[in-house]
Amino acid sequence: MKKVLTIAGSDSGGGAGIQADIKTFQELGVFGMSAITAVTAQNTLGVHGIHPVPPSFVEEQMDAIATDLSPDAVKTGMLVDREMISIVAASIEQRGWRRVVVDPVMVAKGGASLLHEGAVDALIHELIPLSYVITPNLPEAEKMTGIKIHTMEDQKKAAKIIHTMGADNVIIKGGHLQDSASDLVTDLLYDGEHFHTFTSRRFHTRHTHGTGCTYSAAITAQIAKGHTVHEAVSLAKTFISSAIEHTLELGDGHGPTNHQAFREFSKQLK
Ligand code: PXL
Repeated sequence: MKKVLTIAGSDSGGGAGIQADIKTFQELGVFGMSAITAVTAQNTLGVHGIHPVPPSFVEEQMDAIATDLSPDAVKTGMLVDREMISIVAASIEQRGWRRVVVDPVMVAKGGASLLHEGAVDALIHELIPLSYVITPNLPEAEKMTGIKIHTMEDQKKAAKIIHTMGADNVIIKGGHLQDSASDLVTDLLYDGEHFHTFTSRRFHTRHTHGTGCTYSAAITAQIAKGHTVHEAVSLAKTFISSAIEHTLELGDGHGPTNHQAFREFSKQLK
């Protein structure tokens, strides 16, 4: 069985972070492992508290995994601050891990900051050069590039800039694009040579907490299983669309997506 490591924060509410990643890995048939960077106290109404794990202990978790359970692919999520990014990046580099999917998590759905403002530089200079795939949403891509993104042309411009920062494959997610005259969401993949687009239906629901985590975890799992980035994104898009469509309606706020939906739904199709 392929082994996949997520280096990310814990969401006590179970919809995002480590919990979303591990559920997604399990659903997609890979063995999920974790190095936890922070513990959050949160539910669907918001983040009530954040308790970072000392970076040296994040490194210890990564060392324990590296020396016994070498991962076939790695993803990063919430990385808290500059010091955490530096230690995680150095540890990834030292281990020679190459299939690294970076989800540049910055802000939670309710607005809580999951990455210190001053850490974007470290993300750009230390982690992006090690990334095989990076999956920013529009606000994250704007923060990283300094440009405003309103159209697909802007998405392309941002993808090229992030590629020059050192990411092999850049996926700019279109979910936040306000141009929703069409009820579609288009994600853009730039592999350094070609642009590819992936389009799905837009579901009008508030239950989208953990969408980014789940999508990037699904991409990571498919890469671990040997899929190309293009195949992995296409498969992950189907997985996340199903998880958003078949909502669970849990909690009074921004509820989680349904990680079981893809499995349940494809069973019905058989
Ligand atoms: O979706 C981003 C995210 C990542 N990681 C953790 C989170 C969240 C959003 O709330 O809580 C731990």
